[in-house]
Amino acid sequence: MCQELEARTYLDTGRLRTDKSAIKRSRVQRSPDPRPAAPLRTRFKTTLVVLLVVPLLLLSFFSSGAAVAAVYYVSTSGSDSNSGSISSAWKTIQKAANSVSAGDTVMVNAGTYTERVTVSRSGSSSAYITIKANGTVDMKGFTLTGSYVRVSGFRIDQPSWNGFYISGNSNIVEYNEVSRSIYNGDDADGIRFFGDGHIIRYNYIHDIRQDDIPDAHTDCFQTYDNSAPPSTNILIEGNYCYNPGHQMMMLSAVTQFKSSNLTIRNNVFEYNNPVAGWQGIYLWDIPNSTVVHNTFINGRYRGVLTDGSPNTIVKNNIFYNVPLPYDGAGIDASNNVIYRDTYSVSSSSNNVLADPQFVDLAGKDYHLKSTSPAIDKGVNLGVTTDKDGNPRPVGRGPDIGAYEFSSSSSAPAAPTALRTIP
Ligand SMILES: [Ca+2]
Ligand SMILES: [Ca+2]
Repeated sequence: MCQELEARTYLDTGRLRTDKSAIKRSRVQRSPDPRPAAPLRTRFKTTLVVLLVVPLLLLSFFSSGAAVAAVYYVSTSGSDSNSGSISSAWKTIQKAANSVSAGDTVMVNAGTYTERVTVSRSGSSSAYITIKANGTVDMKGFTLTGSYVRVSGFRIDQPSWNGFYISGNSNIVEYNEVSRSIYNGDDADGIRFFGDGHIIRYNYIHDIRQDDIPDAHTDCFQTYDNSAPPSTNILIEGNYCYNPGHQMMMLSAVTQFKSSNLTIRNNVFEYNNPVAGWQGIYLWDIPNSTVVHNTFINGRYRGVLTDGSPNTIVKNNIFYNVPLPYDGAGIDASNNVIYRDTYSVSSSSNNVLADPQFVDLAGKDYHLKSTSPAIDKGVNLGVTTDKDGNPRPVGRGPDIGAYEFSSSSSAPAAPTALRTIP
């Protein structure tokens, strides 16, 4: 192997040497140009054009900023009349949001910011705009109207509306914490989304409750289509939704009938007691959605409810203490663990009707014990990681629920804070 590498290096070096000597040879052997010299006036014109055009091209290149991705900083001790550099930070996140171009990154330094921020600028598929918490950053929520924008790591408590309102296309909202959204003349949810191609992952959304917020219809996630674009090709992955007042996810498309293809996987959905909340995931006139590898804890009614939503796949989920795990036409269900349900669903489709054996139910640790009947009992759906970002499947097949069991789980865990730009 080593010899092969050495040989290849030698070959590369040899080729380089050969190419250099070829250039040298060509210089030495080149014949004088047989064409007559251009008239003096023509040569002068050519020189003038080069002298004028090249600087203009260079100026245009650098002033467009297209090739230069900037990193800006925001600090509670900054000023919006600063330059936004690390030593001259801006004061508000909004100033940064108004100043960024495709490919730029905004680092928001630790602290408390009282603003709700609207991001109307757009990145591109190969150059996202990234707005990132640099330490613990408390603020009051985001409205995304541009596309190809990534928002990462913010803590949002008591926003004056939804924690996130996501429109545009292909935005990424990740690693944020949203709690206690405030009803302010309008329904207030944890994360509300519209448009195409968004990724909403690894967020912690909790205590979105009506008794905190009177009269709100409070869900962790919501989309609708009566006054906003339909939602298509959305990935909702690895989130933890705890203690919403109503649905975990209220997803409707009853006006335009154009929403479709929502993928909901590796999430934990938990009501704080067995009779709290409403439906878990309510898919209303949204076809072709996938609800797989989620762990549902508690609930008042159904885990997954469909209404006019054909081709909904409900597989490899754990329903623990959910009265009716899934219900409605168009559901293709199998390989779910169902325990402590009230209204039985069919057990003919490889469902496992047994205690999933969580590591610590009281302590809210929903990883699986080594003796869990959920281990290796899932159907392989091509999901390659679990909620922790660990590989799946491990062993003879994928495990049911949000977490894949690994006998080597005492070894250092795989990294979970991966923030790779797709
Ligand atoms: Ca709602
Ligand atoms: Ca397994």
